[in-house]
Amino acid sequence: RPRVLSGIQPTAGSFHLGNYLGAVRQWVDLQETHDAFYAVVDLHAITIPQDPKELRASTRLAAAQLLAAGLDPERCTLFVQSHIPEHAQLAWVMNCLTGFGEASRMTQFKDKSARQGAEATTVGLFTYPVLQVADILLYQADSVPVGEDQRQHIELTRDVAERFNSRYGHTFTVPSAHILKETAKIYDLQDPTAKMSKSAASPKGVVSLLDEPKVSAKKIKSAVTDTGTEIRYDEKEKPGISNLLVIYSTLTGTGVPELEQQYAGKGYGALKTDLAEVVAAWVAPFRERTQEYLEDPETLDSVLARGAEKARKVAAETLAAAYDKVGFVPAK
Ligand code: AQP
Repeated sequence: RPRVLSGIQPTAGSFHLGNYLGAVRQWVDLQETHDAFYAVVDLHAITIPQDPKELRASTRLAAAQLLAAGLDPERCTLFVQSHIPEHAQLAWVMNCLTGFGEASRMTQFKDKSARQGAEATTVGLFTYPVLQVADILLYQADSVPVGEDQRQHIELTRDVAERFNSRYGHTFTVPSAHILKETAKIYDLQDPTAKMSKSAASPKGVVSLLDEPKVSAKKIKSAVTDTGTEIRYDEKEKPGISNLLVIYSTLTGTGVPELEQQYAGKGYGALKTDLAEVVAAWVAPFRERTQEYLEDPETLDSVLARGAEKARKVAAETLAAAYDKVGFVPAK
């Protein structure tokens, strides 16, 4: 079976529709056909300041949401990144193979550091993509299911893997990005040209999966659209409506052309009202399942412990091979 690896940050508590439609939904599908490794990436979370108590709670909450979304620990390996020390260990090696200029070109870093301000930007935030390189290569992943915003980091991973392989001999699988075209980028409902994001300036355009359905309905109903009346997919002229159609289509499995037909002659209000119901119907069982996992922290922690055990075997083997290639003397 080909292998996949992906991760999600535990920050901000609830996942949003962009996380689910862009990434997690594919993770659920891929566990059926792939040897799948999925991580709650808490080491990445601390690249910006986190309250320790909140981080611990949101890490468990992230795991609970992943299980509620359909990850099955019998079908995939679900683990917490900090449980596997090899991530940080391999990241150091990868830091020494990544150019300063190369890392400086990462657009996510430029965006996030601009938001933080120069003084508050940490070296950790700068080397975050390199830690991601290590996350992926440790598991010899063939592909990495992510949203469009991660494409550049996967390209970096490929470049660094090839560099390592050519310098030291073949060691790492060179992975490719697995990005679903339709849901590669879900947009902010208030600004349908910007990505829906946990760190958006305002939560108004971000549909959190754990929001009360009333709250999500309000956000959907006040989504920014164009001044026209026609419900048609047109990314350029109608980015707001197109975004709503994509969300509607992926949550229901109805094709966009069918939705266009279904809503021919109807107003934007009808589409928004129905989409609010579609989202409410999807999130109701999701919220309930998340709550159930949270109420049973022992089970949750033991799922994560089993995941860590499985992940560690693979990670330790890869790290040992990489250390050997680099020329480190083995520890006796
Ligand atoms: N809007 C989106 N559309 C499609 N996919 C998205 N992803 C995130 N936003 C969208 C994908 O979700 C996965 C997990 O992302 P992450 O843990 O790196 O989350 P993040 O980047 O912290 O999430 P945000 O909301 O995008 O936060 P900020 O604002 O901090 O950048 C990834 O596969 C990502 O592609």
